[in-house]
Amino acid sequence: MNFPNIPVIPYEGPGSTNPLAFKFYNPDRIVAGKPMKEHLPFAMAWWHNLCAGGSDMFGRETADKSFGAEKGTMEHAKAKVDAGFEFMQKLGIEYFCFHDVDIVPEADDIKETNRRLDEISDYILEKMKETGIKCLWGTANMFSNPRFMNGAGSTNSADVFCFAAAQVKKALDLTVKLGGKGYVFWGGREGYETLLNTDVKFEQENIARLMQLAVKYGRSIGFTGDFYIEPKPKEPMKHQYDFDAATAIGFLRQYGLDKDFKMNIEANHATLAGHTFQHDLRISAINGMLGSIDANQGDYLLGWDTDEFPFNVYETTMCMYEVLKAGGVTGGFNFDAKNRRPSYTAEDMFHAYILGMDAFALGLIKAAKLIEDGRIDKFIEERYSSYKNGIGAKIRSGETTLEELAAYAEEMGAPELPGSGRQEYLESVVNGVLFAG
Ligand code: XLS
Ligand code: NI
Ligand code: NI
Repeated sequence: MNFPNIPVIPYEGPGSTNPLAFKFYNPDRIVAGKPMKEHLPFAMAWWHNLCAGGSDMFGRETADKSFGAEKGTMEHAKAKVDAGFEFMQKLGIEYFCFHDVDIVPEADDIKETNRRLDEISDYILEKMKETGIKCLWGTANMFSNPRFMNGAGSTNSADVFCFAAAQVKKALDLTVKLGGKGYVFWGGREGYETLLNTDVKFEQENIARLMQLAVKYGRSIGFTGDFYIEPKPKEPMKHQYDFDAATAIGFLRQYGLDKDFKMNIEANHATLAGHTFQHDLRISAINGMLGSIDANQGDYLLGWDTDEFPFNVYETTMCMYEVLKAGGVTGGFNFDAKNRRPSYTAEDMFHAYILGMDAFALGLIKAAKLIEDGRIDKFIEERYSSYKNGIGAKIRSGETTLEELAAYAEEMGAPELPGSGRQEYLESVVNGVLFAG
């Protein structure tokens, strides 16, 4: 046992002061017609939880993630599997997400790396069968190794492109082997630093080519899930091509990838793009591309991907509002989040997940209440009511011409003001619902 002092985390309710208990996440509680756990398929991110030790640019690791084995060995890789499954079981988390290099130490030779991946995935599969825990999505890390300094699909080197292709192929094999629901492309270094050395069109065509090849191969080996793009505007590159949901969706449509791909929206990436989390969720949803969510939060005072555990209940509420309105996600809620560097103990790992799961449970409860309350929906409906009849209805149905509209305007004279947006009133409705008893 890796966490001998941590019990299975119970639900104790909002009044509880037990740090190792859920206050709001009650998996079987019915909200908006189904159990919380069905609304919220939570996933553990292998990389943050089992690999990252809190190092930053100024200092080495503070958290010990050796789990009793020597780092860089297959024993350590297995120890991480044991720790990960114990962790997920204790929290009642049903899914995990991984990069290839999270689960084994990378060898110099890809054949050896792949052999290690076969070995560890056999072991993971055993654990999955034992526990019922499933894979949400897999991906290939094509950004850490120096060979990917200029990107993977977007690299200037055809040899590096081939290496990336080999990693995608293997990561897809693993995702299928582990029954993953999705496969993610986060464009880690798919972007550029300066146009003085970059052919943007060439690079974007190559990224699309890699994705097209992945779809073709994935479907040929029986992958029936969704591919995802995870948009992010910057970091590590100055300009990343998948800036935000709208940009990524346009890219997918341009290259005929929109039937196979959806979005994996990360809260902190949306805010780095200058949007709210809710905005990118809405853009994905209205395009039928709300796939999965990387559940974390950023810091509005800091301009990078701080990957904090979700704490802001306004944000989780508005996220769940979008998710409920969209009829759910096809993927899940992956905690792409890490403990702060000074929170380096095993208890902290549990506290972090309890915080995140409770924040989303609260968000779900409150979002369901907002919808049930109906005042927001009613307001929006009335706000556009001038399109219900008459000239408005003709505009909506497309049965008009610019000449007809101009004649209408001339006849009318000046229109009345369009009506108050009532933002402050609506915000107070939200607070009323959030903080009502
Ligand atoms: C980094 C990304 C990354 C993806 C998976 O900012 O969030 O962790 O989720 O490659
Ligand atoms: Ni992410
Ligand atoms: Ni991120």
